[in-house]
Amino acid sequence: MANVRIIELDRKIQEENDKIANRIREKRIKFEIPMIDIMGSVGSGKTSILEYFTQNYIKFQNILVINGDLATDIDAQRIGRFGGTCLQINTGRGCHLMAFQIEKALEGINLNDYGVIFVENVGNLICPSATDIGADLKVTVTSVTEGPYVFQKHPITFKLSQLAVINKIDLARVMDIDLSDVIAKAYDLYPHLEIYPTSTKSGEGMESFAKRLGLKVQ
Ligand SMILES: Nc1nc2c(ncn2[C@@H]2O[C@H](COP(=O)(O)OP(=O)(O)OP(=O)(O)O)[C@@H](O)[C@H]2O)c(=O)[nH]1
Ligand SMILES: [Mg+2]
Repeated sequence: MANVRIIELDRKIQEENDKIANRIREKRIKFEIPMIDIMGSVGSGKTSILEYFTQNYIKFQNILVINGDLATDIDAQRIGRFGGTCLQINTGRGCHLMAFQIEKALEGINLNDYGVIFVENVGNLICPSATDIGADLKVTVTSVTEGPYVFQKHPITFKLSQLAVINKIDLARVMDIDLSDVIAKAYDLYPHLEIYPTSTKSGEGMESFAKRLGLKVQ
């Protein structure tokens, strides 16, 4: 008889993570503060969107941002220029944020001081989607420079997201992207998904996306 043992490491890590995520959620409910997990490829425009929100809407509510990157505090510095509070987490080799990192970042933060929390997850389209970090919404940011097949090629990510952004629509023509065709195919695959085409450069689509996230825009 072979000596076979199944090591359920992943399940245990996941269970522990989900416990912490629920703790974060309970705390947020007490303070009535929403939290949005912004995921997406490297360079799709996650930080640019958060810069836009902070620059334009911080006067209507205070914004707390938690940035996840393998290294550097570049994104937190970029967003922090416009006010609010930015907390940078460096994950080293970790390809996504985990709930314990969010809980640690929130230690010592008075949630009464903020109207909304944004988390910019580590840039990639694969890892962050399956991990609960205690947010209300998971949003995946794609961009037209990633080509027309992102929605087909990343089923798990879009199944586990409630919203998707197609950013950089100002570049659609030069990238040879038929935006309405990309959106129609995405809705066919993921009928539950709400899709927002945006450009942080022209501002197109930004206000309706912000409103959908519950931001006060005036
Ligand atoms: N043309 C155009 N460029 C954009 C738009 N949004 C962002 N960019 C540019 O895209 C590049 C990457 O944007 P970031 O906001 O840093 O992307 P990110 O998703 O935060 O990237 P990582 O944090 O590295 O994963 C920058 O040079 C931005 O100026 C847009 O709507 N249109
Ligand atoms: Mg970024």
